[in-house]
Amino acid sequence: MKHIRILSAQDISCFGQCSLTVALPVLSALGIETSILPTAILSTHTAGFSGYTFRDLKDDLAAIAEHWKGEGIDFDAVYTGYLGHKKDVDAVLEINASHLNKGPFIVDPAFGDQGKLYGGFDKDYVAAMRPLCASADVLLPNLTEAYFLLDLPYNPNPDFDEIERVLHGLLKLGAKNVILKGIGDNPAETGFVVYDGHEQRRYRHARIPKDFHGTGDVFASVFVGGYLRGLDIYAAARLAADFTFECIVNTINDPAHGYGVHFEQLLFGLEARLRQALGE
Ligand code: PXL
Repeated sequence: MKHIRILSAQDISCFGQCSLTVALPVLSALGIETSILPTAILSTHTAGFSGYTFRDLKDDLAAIAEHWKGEGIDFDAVYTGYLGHKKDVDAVLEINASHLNKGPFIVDPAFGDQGKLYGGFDKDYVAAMRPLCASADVLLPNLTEAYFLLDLPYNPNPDFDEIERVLHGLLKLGAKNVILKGIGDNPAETGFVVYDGHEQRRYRHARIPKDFHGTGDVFASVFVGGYLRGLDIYAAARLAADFTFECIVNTINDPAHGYGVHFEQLLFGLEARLRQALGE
């Protein structure tokens, strides 16, 4: 197997099963060396907790990148999630444009859900995220993020034509491929649509009527691992959707666990599923 080394730029939420505490175990389980660019350190994630601490590392990022350049370090891909500050976004854009990134730029906007921005974000942050999302080889927004990026009013139940307009809008922004998440034809299902400017490919599965935090990070991390290991975008997104669904099923009977999903017990089988999807 070819050795793959990537960079993931996201916050560290010390408690709460999201961002880097999800990306690192998932990508390791998929055989991918993952370096990190931690953009902020929070005591918990921002959804469902109050009074969390937030230490922004924005002023350290350029120096970290400069050191890597001096060491001749480079990456087979850069994967970004929740960043936290406009200055983080600029630093990541700079890294992606430099020789540090030799491969695809995969962007999970990670700034909102259910029609709202996450706490601490505003329209200026969305504006700063637009050029980052425009540079993405693969962009993974949910519907909320897609509408904010296009500056359109949120519609939780878009019809086929509207989904097409949203996908076109995101490609017009500059993204090369879009995986629009959280799309179903009725309330009992959800799924995604992949669009590359030519063909739309849809995937549907049952929707569990309860929302868990961190599922976007599980999805994005499995997608990145599957894609870099050789699956095409649709197959990698499908692996990610099925795995995320199973993580939710694995958590639903634990009412005390509302802040994230139990993904750890399922990691052992993930690489085997990837190999099966690869036909190995
Ligand atoms: O899972 C996305 C995420 C990541 N990091 C932080 C968050 C959230 C979602 O709320 O608050 C700090």
